[in-house]
Amino acid sequence: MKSDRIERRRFLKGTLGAASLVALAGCDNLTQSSWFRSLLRKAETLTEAAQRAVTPKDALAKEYGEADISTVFPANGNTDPGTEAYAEHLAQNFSEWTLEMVGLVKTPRSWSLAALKELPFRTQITRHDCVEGWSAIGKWTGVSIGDLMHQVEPLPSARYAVFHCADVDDEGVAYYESMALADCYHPQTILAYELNGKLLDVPHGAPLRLRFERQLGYKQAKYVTRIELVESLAEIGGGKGGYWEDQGYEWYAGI
Ligand SMILES: Nc1nc2c(c(=O)[nH]1)N[C@H]1C(S)=C(S)[C@@H](COP(=O)(O)O)O[C@H]1N2
Ligand SMILES: [Mo]
Repeated sequence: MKSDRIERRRFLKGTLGAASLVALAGCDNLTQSSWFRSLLRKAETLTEAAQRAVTPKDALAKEYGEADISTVFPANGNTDPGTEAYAEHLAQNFSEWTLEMVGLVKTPRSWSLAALKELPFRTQITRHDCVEGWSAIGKWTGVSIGDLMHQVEPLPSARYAVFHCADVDDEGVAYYESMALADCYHPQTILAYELNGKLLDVPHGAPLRLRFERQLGYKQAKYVTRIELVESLAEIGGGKGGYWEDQGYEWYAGI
């Protein structure tokens, strides 16, 4: 678009640093222009690339000791999906709950909760950081998403994993999150079913929630029902890769 190009030139004449970019991210006129959106996208990719360059792919998030576990792990965001379907699953102790893995995979499949609990598990004590200003240390136990990936065999075109959740907001918009495929194979990327040695309770995402360590709280999707492998995030939800990302949060929330 011609107007885009003129706007772009005017913008490039200014000497805006990265800090100004962040400040401008809240400005509606700018964020609505397509070139600016792509510039922001590039800035975000750079951040991700920069972080990946300095952090080895499998670098572990810091793990803590039992003594460091927070006495209270707050619950935040949706603390009960509140749907009839979820209430029924809860009443049945999630015996009929399934996790599906679909999309760009050779063999789509689903697992019951019991089947997931038969698989090798990992336990990790990590710190959760919420952008609303609180942190807590908890002990998570769950199954490695990498193990599940080996079972479904992603197709070469798969670039992202999208985590669909059982909860919806007041407007009926479902919570979801996403990560780059490579991050699914990180040893600390797990679908947790236990917190601090007990089955997950409803506020913390029963029966299954994502732990994507080295990323902020909103990436830690609760009530996960379906993992979908996709080539692009553009057609999912609001197109930005997550419930909060669709409202302006960074997709790459590395810490
Ligand atoms: N499905 C779902 N997952 C979610 C949320 C949510 O509202 N729904 N909130 C997110 C936010 S902002 C945070 S900080 C953590 C909170 O996890 P907790 O309730 O176990 O502390 O879950 C994240 N995952
Ligand atoms: Mo959060």
